[in-house]
Amino acid sequence: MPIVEPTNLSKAMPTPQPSVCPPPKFLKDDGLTQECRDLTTSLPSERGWIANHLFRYQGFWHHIRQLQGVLTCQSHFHAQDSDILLVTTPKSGTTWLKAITFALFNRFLYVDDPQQHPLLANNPHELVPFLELKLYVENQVPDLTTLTSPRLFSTHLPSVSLPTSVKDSACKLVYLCRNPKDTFVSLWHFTNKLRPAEMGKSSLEEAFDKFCRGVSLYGPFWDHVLGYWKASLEFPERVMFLKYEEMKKQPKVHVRRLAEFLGCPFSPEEEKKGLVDSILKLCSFNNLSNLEVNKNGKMSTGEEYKAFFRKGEVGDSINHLTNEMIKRLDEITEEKLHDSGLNL
Ligand code: PAP
Repeated sequence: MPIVEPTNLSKAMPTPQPSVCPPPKFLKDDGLTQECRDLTTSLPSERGWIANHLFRYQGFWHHIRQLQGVLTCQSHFHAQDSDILLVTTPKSGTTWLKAITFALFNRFLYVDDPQQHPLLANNPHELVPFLELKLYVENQVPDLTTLTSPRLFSTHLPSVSLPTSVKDSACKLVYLCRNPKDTFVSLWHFTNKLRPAEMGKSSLEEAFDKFCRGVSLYGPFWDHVLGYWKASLEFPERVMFLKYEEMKKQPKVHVRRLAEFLGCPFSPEEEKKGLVDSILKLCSFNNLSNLEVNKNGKMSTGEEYKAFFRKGEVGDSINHLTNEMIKRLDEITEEKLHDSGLNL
């Protein structure tokens, strides 16, 4: 065999081109309408946490891509009375709530063959899609009329921005909130994971200042929570208000409450079979975060599923925030919620 000298080899090989990696979809502004572009010119804007700017629309902050989803969803989503909407402010336990609710509704189908459960092969975000971030993203208008009822959707939309059809229908909303300190720390970690490498990480101090001023994804955090807290007091049969910390403390109690609220309570036989425990085990942080799909899979928009699983604990913020930061967040929370009857 002829020996190929390195010099000859380099002549024979094409010169390597610098690899240009296109940005992931979640960083692109595809599918924007002129209406959305025009709107942003009149909206207050600030530098965002990831790469793009945030715009304040109806009192809450959105990326332009997200804003397009909000506008399209507001114009085209037709809620049905039997719909169920899972609502959260980002990093409040959305993935967990989606998994639990999906498992509740699909327990009849999979109880005999747990190995075939869709949650073992699909990330919860695929099973319960976001309205504005998935279904109506990039100005798409999907046909959702063929979905079997009850249709399960999720959203981070603040209550003021919900499509009118949601307000006018009898559909049910489940709101899950989390204490602001852990939510902030979780959001800081998450957004840093999504930042393009060349931008480096955002500092805790910079992100903290934005969060306190309300400038965060779907923020102000407190206004988001308060909107749904008030709705849950006014319409308790339509809006259920849950807390991440309470779910962690007494998961069985809250899963049973959720099942009752959604009209699918556990029967005595199901209780005897230990179905509540099975659902909680299936949806536990340990189980979901160790599944192949969640370790190596990605959303169609490019976010890695593993970014949605970090620690899943209550109180981790103590390991990140200074005493001054804790004091400041506690003061804002006290000031914002003091006469609401809500404690976070
Ligand atoms: P999203 O709002 O962007 O969809 P979301 O699922 O609310 O994200 O946030 C992820 C947080 O929920 C993470 O919290 P941490 O950063 O404090 O760890 C994540 O670990 C936690 N989480 C994800 N899955 C579960 C689960 N099955 N049980 C409890 N917590 C979970």
